[in-house]
Amino acid sequence: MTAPGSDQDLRLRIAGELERARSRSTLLTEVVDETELMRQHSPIMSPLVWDLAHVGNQEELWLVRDVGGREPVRRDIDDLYDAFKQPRKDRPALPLLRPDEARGYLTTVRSKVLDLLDGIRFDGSRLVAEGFAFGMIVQHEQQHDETMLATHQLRVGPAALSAPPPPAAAVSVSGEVRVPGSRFTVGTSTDPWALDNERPAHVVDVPEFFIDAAPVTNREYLAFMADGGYDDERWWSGPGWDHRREAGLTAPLHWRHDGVEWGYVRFGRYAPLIMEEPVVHVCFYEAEAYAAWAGKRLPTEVEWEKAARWDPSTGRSRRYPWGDADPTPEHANLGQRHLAPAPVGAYPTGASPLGVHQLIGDVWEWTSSGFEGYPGFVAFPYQEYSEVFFGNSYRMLRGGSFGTDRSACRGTFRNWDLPIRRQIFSGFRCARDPRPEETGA
Ligand code: AVJ
Ligand code: FE
Repeated sequence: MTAPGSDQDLRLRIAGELERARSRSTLLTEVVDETELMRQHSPIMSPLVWDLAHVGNQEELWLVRDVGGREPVRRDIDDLYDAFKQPRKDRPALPLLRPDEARGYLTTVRSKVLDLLDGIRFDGSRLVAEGFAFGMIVQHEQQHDETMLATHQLRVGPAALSAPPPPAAAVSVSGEVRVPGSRFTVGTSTDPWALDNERPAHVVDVPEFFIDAAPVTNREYLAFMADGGYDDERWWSGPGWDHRREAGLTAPLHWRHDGVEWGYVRFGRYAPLIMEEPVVHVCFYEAEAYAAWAGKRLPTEVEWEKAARWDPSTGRSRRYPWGDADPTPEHANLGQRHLAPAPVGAYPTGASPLGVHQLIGDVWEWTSSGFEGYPGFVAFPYQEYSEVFFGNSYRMLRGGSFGTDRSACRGTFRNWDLPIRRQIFSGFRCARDPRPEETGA
């Protein structure tokens, strides 16, 4: 039973989170003009105005209609904004709401949501218990905001977004960390806003492994390139090599060589590479090839999660590398506060007890694992969030990027994409098995 006082605390927290997500969506869609909002900047992305109205439509479906039991606002547009009915490449040709219509629609839906939130009790169905449906919708909007940020990165034209640079390195971080073998609790059954694929908590035996203390940097990745890594089939998996050839990959997405040095175009501005920054915009196959070249491998999802959550003093799994407290700007580079990953060593406060840095924020990290439900998985509240993606060629990413909001990121959070994708803010770190002489050291 939830006490009335804490119901009110939760209502206020939800209203604050909804507002924070909406101001971000507003920013991302007010810095470019109407034509830019309607245009498709890449065949694998939606027009920004589709993401915007889709966010409002999901909020209407789950909160206005389902939780609130209210009359539909715009039942006629449900199909247009159903991601499964409308392939991305077809979205620009749909009779989409124009930008002001979409904004008006979002405002109408939101006012109904705030009205039903006022006075709601969180002890009813599983959907509303602990505010889950609201948390799911907050995370959904923030996830689309990150997608819209990736669309901005793909957009050609003058810069529209700006932000202060990330903090400089405060400590020097390099090498690997040994993670002793032990039983470890993966996932969660108690985190109220955890999504279905993070559940239930279950214990696995994780043998000893080593993991990089920081994500792979531009400097390290350039050494792989300079050593002919992109032209040496030995480092690539079969499908990885096929893709590397067909797509003509020679460097991470958005990198440019000006004849003298490598740089990147970031949100419409060119800059020379910052060497100690984690490499970003690499696909799974590039990460896998780098790891092979380095004599290592990618971590499994479970290894990554153990590095991020395991407390060696108690054996307990925590929410974040630094403990259970929500991220602050001192812990991690999240939430589009900066428009780039921070150099390695910039977040000592966010390190794990074993000394693994920048697991949360900066870049999503590719792991070697495919997408499966945990033992005892139950789709909730709909199969299309996770279950329909199980068992395909997706690869899991962990930890969140500089473009991920703190509400959509935690030690248990699971993200996935196709192994060829690199428009997302994706990087990686390596892991390896212990050498015979190191075992049980
Ligand atoms: C979990 C990021 C892969 O963007 O496709 C958004 C999140 N699901 N709307 C995606 C999502 C439905 C999803 N990812
Ligand atoms: Fe969506």
